Amino acid sequence: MTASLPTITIGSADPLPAPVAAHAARQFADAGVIILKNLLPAHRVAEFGTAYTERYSTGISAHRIKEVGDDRAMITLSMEGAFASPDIFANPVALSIVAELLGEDFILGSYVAVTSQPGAAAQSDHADQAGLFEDVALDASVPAYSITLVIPLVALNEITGSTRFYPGSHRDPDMEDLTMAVPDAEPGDAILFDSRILHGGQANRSDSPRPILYCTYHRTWYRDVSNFRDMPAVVVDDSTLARMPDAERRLVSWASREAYD
Ligand SMILES: O=C(O)CCC(=O)C(=O)O
Repeated sequence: MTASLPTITIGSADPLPAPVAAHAARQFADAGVIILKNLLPAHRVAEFGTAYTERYSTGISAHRIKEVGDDRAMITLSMEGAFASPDIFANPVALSIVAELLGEDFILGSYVAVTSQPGAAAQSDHADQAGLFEDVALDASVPAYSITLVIPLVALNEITGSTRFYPGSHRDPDMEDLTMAVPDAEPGDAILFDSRILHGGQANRSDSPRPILYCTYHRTWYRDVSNFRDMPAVVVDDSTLARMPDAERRLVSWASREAYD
């Protein structure tokens, strides 16, 4: 049996009106995932796709790459050029939902891409991080503290391989009677998911790499040591930080501070 996922169609680049953001947040809290259709114009996503290919197809230093499956790697992005664009990491629409869930003060805890290569097999089902307390019932009982915004740089479908989700699994310590949902996405659509939800990347049956951007927001006290003990979570230099408006700097300044102090 397949499940459907809550979906909201975005009509503007401005933050959602408070009641709409609150409704989306309630749907997210139940399902652990929500689809944001038309979050970005397709031409912006095409620009990010070109920038990604130019910068990250080759020559990435080993300490910024982690294998996360068969022919599938996570790469820490540098916050520069196209990847310093706030419509990705500080997207006002997405953040209006995140703020409902995490409170007004949160950080960008990691900024990466996950790319499956042509022929990559499906990833196994997993949650992105170890639980807070190593106690599944307790871990499932708390509100969201880490949420990922996925911005696919290509269409996601049966050929390129989407991500499958098991809605409700983030709040279900027994993980019983789960149904799977495998959303298709057009360039410009995005997915927001709770880091505790069970999910996995599908096989890439196309003849091109399939990159997706991952912006993960944390409550200010949380750090993802499961994935980033030995790998930088956010790469941003001081001159980029200095040029940022305060609201964006508040999201990422922790990374520079904790990396270099
Ligand atoms: O490639 C995907 O669709 C999902 C990747 C993922 O879940 C991960 O790397 O943790």
